[in-house]
Amino acid sequence: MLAAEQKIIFTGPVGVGKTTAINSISDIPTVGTEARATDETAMLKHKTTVAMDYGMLSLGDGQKVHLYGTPGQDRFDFMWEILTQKGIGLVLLLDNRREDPLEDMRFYLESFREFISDRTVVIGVTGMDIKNRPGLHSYHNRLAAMGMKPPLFEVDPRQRADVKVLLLALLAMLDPGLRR
Ligand SMILES: Nc1nc2c(ncn2[C@@H]2O[C@H](COP(=O)(O)OP(=O)(O)O)[C@@H](O)[C@H]2O)c(=O)[nH]1
Ligand SMILES: [Mg+2]
Repeated sequence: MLAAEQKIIFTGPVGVGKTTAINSISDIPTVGTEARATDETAMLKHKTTVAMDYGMLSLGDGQKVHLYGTPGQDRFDFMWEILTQKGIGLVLLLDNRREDPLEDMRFYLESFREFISDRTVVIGVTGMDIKNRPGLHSYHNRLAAMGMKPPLFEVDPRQRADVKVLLLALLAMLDPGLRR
């Protein structure tokens, strides 16, 4: 059995659909934290805002799953480590509309390698309704080349059912009772 409260982290590039996904699946009104960067670079350049999402999903058996979305900008990746603490799994969203989503996948899997190595990851490819290349087989091939085989789905984060598929796949891998 999993503990009563769990934390799952959504990550992926800006615009991939993290906020949308958490909004779609959350049982409570979601929270988007607008934080203003206060470091030197931000002061020298223009102000930068960064949004971290929070939502929550109650499962039937009294379990609660807390959902956190990472800020997408690379310059905020120092927050990823804080956000992933005590997390049980990672939902990596990749945007097929972007220039090189396969390279995005490599980047995020590499960035979260330590986390993934002792926990688990599922991948959702968004934007396929707008741009259907590369196909899912290209993702599978790239993953195989990296020696990985995480669950991979085409998803539309606006559809609650699609987000649910991702979370159920993640939870199924985590529940030892369901592990093969
Ligand atoms: N057509 C389409 N639009 C999407 C899809 N996924 C996300 N979007 C849209 O992309 C925009 C950015 O999504 P958002 O959740 O703000 O991305 P975030 O930066 O990762 O939080 C929103 O307008 C979403 O509705 C998808 O699979 N198909
Ligand atoms: Mg967002």
